[in-house]
Amino acid sequence: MSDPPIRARWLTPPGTAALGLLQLEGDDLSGLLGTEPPEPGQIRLRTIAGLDACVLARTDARTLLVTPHGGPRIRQRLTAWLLTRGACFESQASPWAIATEDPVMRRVLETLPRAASPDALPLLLAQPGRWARHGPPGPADAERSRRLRRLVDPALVALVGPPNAGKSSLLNALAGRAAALASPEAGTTRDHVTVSVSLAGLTCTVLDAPGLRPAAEALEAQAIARALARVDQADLVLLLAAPGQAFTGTTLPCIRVRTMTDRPEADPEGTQLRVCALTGHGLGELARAVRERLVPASDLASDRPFEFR
Ligand SMILES: Nc1nc2c(ncn2[C@@H]2O[C@H](COP(=O)(O)OP(=O)(O)OP(=O)(O)O)[C@@H](O)[C@H]2O)c(=O)[nH]1
Ligand SMILES: [Mg+2]
Repeated sequence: MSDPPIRARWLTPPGTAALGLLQLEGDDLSGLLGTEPPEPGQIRLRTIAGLDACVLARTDARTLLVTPHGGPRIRQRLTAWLLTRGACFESQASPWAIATEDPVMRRVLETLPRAASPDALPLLLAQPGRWARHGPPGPADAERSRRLRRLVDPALVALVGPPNAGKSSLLNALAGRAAALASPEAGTTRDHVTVSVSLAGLTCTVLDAPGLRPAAEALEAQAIARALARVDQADLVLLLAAPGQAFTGTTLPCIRVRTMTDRPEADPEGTQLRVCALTGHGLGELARAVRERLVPASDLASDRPFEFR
């Protein structure tokens, strides 16, 4: 262990990102890393701790910036390794703290990089002005804030329905790629699949559940139970039924969608929207309906502040 110890701090927030940025400061950088760091002013690629190839940038004699890949596991293991070698970690520092004194703007800058939907950007940037004009959001803003936060952290939209309702086909059509297997065999989907999909500009996590059927054998029943536990957390359920099928029940907020409109049969009772995964018919309307349910346009039009932490 070097004396005094090297001070270490993560400059990037925790969570998954392409890259992480770690600052090391002290006299014995080579002792800490077990390898010679680049000369001041130089940038080199080095494998650190046998874990990851990192970009090392030596900003001055005592300071080294280490850029590993940003996955939480690499970050955890690199932190643990540096601790065992005597580094002294300081609490998470926000790089934005340097950029602004305004606490609301600092929160905006910390939230921006992880915002999932493009509409979050102008909304977040408007917040310092709105908080200054109206004060921080109050109880009257709570529900709208909860919905607007879906622009930052994607809402969960679950596709639910009987086997062969066309759930996986709809997921693939919305995602624009073959994310899930679809086939005429009932019970095709076993483990549920989640995919990040932009619906009318709103980034959502769409979950494709296995078809619900009571007669499922043990393994399938287990997969259904696991999927249902996840479905319970959904912000919105799309209840799907193909021609000749009935909508299953749910206590969650839902939209009832009749699939396979290329087939001539009548709609199931209670149909709200119609789509065809084969032709793309109705997909735009479905996307807009989902978006309006999750983040209504009126929420975005409001000039009140919102709680975005
Ligand atoms: N004609 C027509 N067939 C479709 C359409 N969408 C899906 N299908 C077909 O319907 C069958 C079932 O589709 P899936 O998407 O696998 O249905 P699922 O609801 O995921 O079924 P499980 O995973 O078994 O619960 C497949 O053969 C699809 O090709 C559609 O819009 N029109
Ligand atoms: Mg399926």
